[in-house]
Amino acid sequence: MEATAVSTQAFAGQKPGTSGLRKKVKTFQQPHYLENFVQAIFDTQATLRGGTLVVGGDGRFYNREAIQTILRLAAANGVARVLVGQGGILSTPAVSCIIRKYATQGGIVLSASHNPGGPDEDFGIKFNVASGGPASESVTDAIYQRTTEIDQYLTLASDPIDLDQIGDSQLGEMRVSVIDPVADYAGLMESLFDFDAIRDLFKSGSFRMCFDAMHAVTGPYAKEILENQLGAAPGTVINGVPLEDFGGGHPDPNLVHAHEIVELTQGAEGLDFAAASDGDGDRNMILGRDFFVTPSDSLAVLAANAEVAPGYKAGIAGVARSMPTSQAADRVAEALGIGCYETPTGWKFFGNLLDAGRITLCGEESFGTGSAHVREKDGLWAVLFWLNLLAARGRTGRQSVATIVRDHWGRFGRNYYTRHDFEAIDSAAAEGLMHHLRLLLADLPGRQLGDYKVAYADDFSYTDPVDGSVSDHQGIRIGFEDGSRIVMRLSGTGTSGATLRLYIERFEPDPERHDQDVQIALQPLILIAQELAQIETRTGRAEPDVIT
Ligand code: VG1
Ligand code: CO
Repeated sequence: MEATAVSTQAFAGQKPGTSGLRKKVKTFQQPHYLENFVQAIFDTQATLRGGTLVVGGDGRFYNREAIQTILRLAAANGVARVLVGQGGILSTPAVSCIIRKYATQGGIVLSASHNPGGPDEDFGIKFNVASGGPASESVTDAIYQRTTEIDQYLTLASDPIDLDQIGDSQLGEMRVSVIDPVADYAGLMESLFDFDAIRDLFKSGSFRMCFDAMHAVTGPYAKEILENQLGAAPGTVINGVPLEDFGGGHPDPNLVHAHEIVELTQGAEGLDFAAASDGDGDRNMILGRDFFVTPSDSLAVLAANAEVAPGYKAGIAGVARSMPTSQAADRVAEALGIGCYETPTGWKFFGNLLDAGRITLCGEESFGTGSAHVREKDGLWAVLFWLNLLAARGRTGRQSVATIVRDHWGRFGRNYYTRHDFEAIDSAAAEGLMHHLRLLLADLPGRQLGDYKVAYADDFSYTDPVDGSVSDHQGIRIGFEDGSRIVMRLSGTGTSGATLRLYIERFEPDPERHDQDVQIALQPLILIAQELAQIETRTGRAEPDVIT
């Protein structure tokens, strides 16, 4: 099979956002659109020639077709071997795990994460480097630059590869290995957590849980690990079959989109524990009976209790959180005397800190938690960590999720936290709002806004402590003297219009005041933010679309 060069023209707008290139499926279906982007990866990543590449996705509509296209381009561009998940399925953390385990030169993840799937919905593609993590900005910038000048790509004519049959085949000179998507990942989880203790927890019969895979990629992973290996009751995993359109839903594990498990945990008969993951398996939501663990608190609780898990017995080197994530983890880091880092939104910014051994755990408010075991956030990993923690606390007298978190607040104080999303607003209005805020910044420090005095106000800029690279304009931060914060930024993952994210945080040290309703506890700061940013007049929205 001869590689052939196909002439093409550059497409505008192939710039990766917070997590890869995300567009409507219809955009990707334009002739040459996907090919151009993939060729730009091969043109800029020289190590892939003669190397091994991992390919897989979350199973959404267009996944299989895209994989066939990528395989042909990979063969024509001299890739020696591709490892592809059976059925085209690999969760994002599993891709990261496989890249690292087999020391491949990189991987391609096909996903638009929590965005809906289907012919009229979203698709996405992301390149991960040899460390297993999402490419840094310098790499994605180079890929983007290449897409603006590309005039040909290499491919070859071939029949589609059978993605459903595990085993090896040839595509031209390239070997294609269809692999079990779950086995390597499940092995890694077993090496990190006390599976025996979790098995005992399930065996006790008094602990009831549910995992909602939301018809997305984690179904097969959760069934194998939770039900087959750990002995959770059959049926523990719901919506466990990956569907191309995720059953018509948003595979987004939050209180709005994963309401099914919220209901299952309510009331005296509610489940002890429930969790959900997103389209590509990197996000998690953790619930106890009548209790929601915010992702910011989850990171802090895991950091404070990491040594219960065998993989973290020796302690953790440090923690990092994205800038909008609450400062709950900072308090734990301070108490433990370990490093603490604040990075821009997006997992790629944790990569250098993890590689350099400066941090062990990291997380984002957007339902992302992870550690140095891979270079992506990892939904099931977080669920297993919580199960390990519940099992460990069970030995010393059964503690519920709520008890564990309340005890944590008692020790460290509570960071009340919420995020308000205003989705699909007019892009120009959104840019105008951010511009308006930037103009205000210089005058804010020292000003009294209601009960709060502004300590600092800036447009967050991050200097990577490992390689010195600088990332500017990462979101507006307004910090108050009591540690409260207002943060605003525009989403970099949406595919229609703009999404404004407003993040609010307030610290409450007094345990007597840890039981307030979050929205009420934060109401004064929410009003200050709405007024400062002129949200309603500029966007026409009086209320957010989603509150988490
Ligand atoms: C969102 C989240 C961010 C996360 C990113 C990718 O980005 O806020 O924390 O890293 O999604 O997650 P943005 O730019 O829309 O705020 V995933 O699960 O979509 O890969
Ligand atoms: Co995701």
